[in-house]
Amino acid sequence: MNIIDDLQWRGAINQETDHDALYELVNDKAVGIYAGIDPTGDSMHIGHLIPFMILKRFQLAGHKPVIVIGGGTGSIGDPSGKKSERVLQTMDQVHHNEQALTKQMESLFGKDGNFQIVNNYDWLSKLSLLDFLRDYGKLFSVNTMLNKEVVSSRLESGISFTEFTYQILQSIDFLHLYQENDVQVQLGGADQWGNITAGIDLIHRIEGPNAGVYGLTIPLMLKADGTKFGKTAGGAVWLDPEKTTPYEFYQFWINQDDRDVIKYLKYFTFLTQDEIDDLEEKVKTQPEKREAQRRLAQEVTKFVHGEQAVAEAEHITAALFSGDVADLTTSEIEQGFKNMPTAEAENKSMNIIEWLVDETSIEPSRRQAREDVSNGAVRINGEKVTDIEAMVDPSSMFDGKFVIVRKGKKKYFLVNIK
Ligand code: 629
Repeated sequence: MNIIDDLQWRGAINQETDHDALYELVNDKAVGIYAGIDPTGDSMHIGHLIPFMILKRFQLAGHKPVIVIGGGTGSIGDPSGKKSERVLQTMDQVHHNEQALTKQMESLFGKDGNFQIVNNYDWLSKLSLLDFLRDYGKLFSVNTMLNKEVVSSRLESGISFTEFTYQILQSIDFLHLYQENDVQVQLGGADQWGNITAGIDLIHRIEGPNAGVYGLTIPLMLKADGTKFGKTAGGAVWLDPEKTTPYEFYQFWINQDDRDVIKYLKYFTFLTQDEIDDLEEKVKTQPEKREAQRRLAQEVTKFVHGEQAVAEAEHITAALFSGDVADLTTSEIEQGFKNMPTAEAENKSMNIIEWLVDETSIEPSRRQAREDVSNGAVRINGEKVTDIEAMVDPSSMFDGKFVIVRKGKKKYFLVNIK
């Protein structure tokens, strides 16, 4: 199947500069195609994943992706989609972020796959001011630049000359990649349309109107309930496992609404149309099984963090649900309990009532503690304890690092042992 047809089926096409020509181009040969990311942070989040997963689809279909890490453009800041001027990052920050993003891209695209990662700092930083103005500035009409949505929407609130110039820099990239890396297509989110078309115009001015270059944008991701996609109470969902653990990542996907899950399967997995159609049917006939959500969580977590992370996330999920926490590993405990209430305790054996009240403050009073324990509402490391004379021995499990307490059906506490 033509990859453009597949993207259309996935709902992943917002605008194309020339549908028919692009369709034929990708049908006929292996095509160089690129998307860029500015190193404004030291990790991608799942919003970034959208164009890069489409780039990955092109890679899997035999095309040649190029990833631009915007060390040059990121030192300026893209005004697209921003209501106000950005604060400049230091060059140290930019370079630090470049390296982190490059690592993430390598892990998504495979160390020796048919793709390249380039950094636009390498060519943009070499341009002199006079060359910039003479070779490129002259080919851009300020009038056209002002009419781009990115700029016109900022005329009231203000935009610096620096950010105004951003679209020229991204255009120089497209030209550079066309000339040096055989790139003919640029893709990006809907906010990138202005920058992408500016690049195509520049290439046509320099290489002639018949230069075969095309742009494609992806719709903004919308959620059925109207809230912003990819945000949780804790902020963005990051690809960096230090910021969002693989377990939290998995949980994010498994908790998606029935109304969104099919759209996400289309965007964020490499499942086939038949597989997704099957899951869509399951959402309709057996929504309570949440099979589509589980498959989504498995596939995206596998793509970003690997098989092992999926197994761990599922192990943690099952353990917390059943209360059977005894065979969790310490790394699984750290992930699974990241956002649960914690307490600290000394590494010494103590009566359970004293331990719950004086040592950890999990229970507010001895009376309450005795009541909960006698009623069988308290589990220590997965084991129900009903004897108010029982002892808690922190060294007995989890390398003496943690004690897991469950109160009632759902309420967990992680006690860190000092
Ligand atoms: C140089 C820099 C290029 C081509 C692109 C770029 C980056 C681009 C940009 N992109 C966003 C970013 O970096 O700012 N000017 O955060 C972001 N992108 C992914 C999607 C996006 C976009 O990385 O395109 O739409 C978010 O989904 O906002 O030569």
